[in-house]
Amino acid sequence: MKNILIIGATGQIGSELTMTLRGIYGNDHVVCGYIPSAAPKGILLESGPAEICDVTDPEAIAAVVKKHNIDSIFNLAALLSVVAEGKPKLAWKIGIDGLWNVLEVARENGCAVFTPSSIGSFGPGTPPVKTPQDTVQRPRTIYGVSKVTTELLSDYYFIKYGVDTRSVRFPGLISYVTPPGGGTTDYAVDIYYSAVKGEKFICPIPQGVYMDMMYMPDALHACVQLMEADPAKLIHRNGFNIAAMSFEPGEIFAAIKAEKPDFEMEYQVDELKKSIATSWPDSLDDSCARAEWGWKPEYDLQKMTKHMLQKLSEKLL
Ligand code: AKB
Repeated sequence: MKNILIIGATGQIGSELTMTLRGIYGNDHVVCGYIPSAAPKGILLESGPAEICDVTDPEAIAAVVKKHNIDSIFNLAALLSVVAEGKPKLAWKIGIDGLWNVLEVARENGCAVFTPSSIGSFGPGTPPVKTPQDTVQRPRTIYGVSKVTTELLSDYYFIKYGVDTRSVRFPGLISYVTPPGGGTTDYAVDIYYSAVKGEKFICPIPQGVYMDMMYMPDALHACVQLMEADPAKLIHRNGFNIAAMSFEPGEIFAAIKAEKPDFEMEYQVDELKKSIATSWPDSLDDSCARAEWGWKPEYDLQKMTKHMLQKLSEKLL
C-alpha cells in the first residue's frame, strides 16, 4: 500500500484507521474520503488530504483515485444492522451498488480493495459456537444479506478480474474515539460511556446472549496485517473470521463493576436487537486467519475494560 483512499473515513472504524494508516504510510498518502453530511474535523481534516467521495457516485470515486494515484481502497461505507432494517433499500444501495462502483474503479485502476464483512453474515442456521470459517451463511437481516453479497462479489472480482480483494468478518467493535451508529453490538460501547458518566446502564440485549467482540486497536491491526499479507499464503480472501473475545451482557457488566464498584445495570430488552443478536453466532473460529496471515489479538475483556475506562475518563471528565 502506497497511496490509500478510505471511503467512509469519518465513521467508527474510518476515523481511527485513517490516522493509523497515516502514521504508517505518511500523512500525504492516505486520503480521507467523506460525504458532506459527515465531514472530517480536527486532526482527521488537518493531518492529510480529504476529498468528498460518495460510494454511490462512481465518477467521484474514479476522480479521487486518479488525482491521488490510489493503489488501495478501504471501502467502509455501510449502514449497520439495526439502522439497515429500517432502510433496506438504502442499505443495499450503499452496501452493494456502492461496492460495485468501488470494484469497477479498482478494476480499471489496478487498486486493491478491503471491504469489511461481519458476524452479521451468519444466521440462525450457522453453527453458533466456534463458527467455522467455511459454513452455512443464511442471514435473516438485510445487513447480513448485503455482507454475504459483499463477500461473494469481492471474491468474484478477484477470480474473474484479478482485483486484489481481501476482508475480515468484524465482530462488534468497541472504541472510545468515534461512537458506532445503529448496530446490534453498540451496547458494548454504550455501557462504558454510562459507567464513566456515573449513570445506570439500560441494557437492550438480554442476559445470556453471547456475541463476538473486539477492541478497536486489534481491528485496525487486522486491516493493516491482512492487506500487507503475502498473497501466496492466502487460501481464503473474503472474508476471514477474526475473533478476540465473546461475552454476554452480564460478563461485560461484571468486568466494569470490578473497576467501578458503584456501577449499575438494568435490562430493558429491545426486541429488534434481541432478534438480530440471537441470530448471530456466539463465537467464531479464527484459525484460518491465524494460519494464513498471522492474526493474533492483543486485548481480552479485562485488558480492554481497563483501557476503555481510562481513555473515556480522559475524554469525558
Ligand atoms: C452491528 O452490530 O451491526 C455491527 C456488526 C457486528 O457488524 N457492529
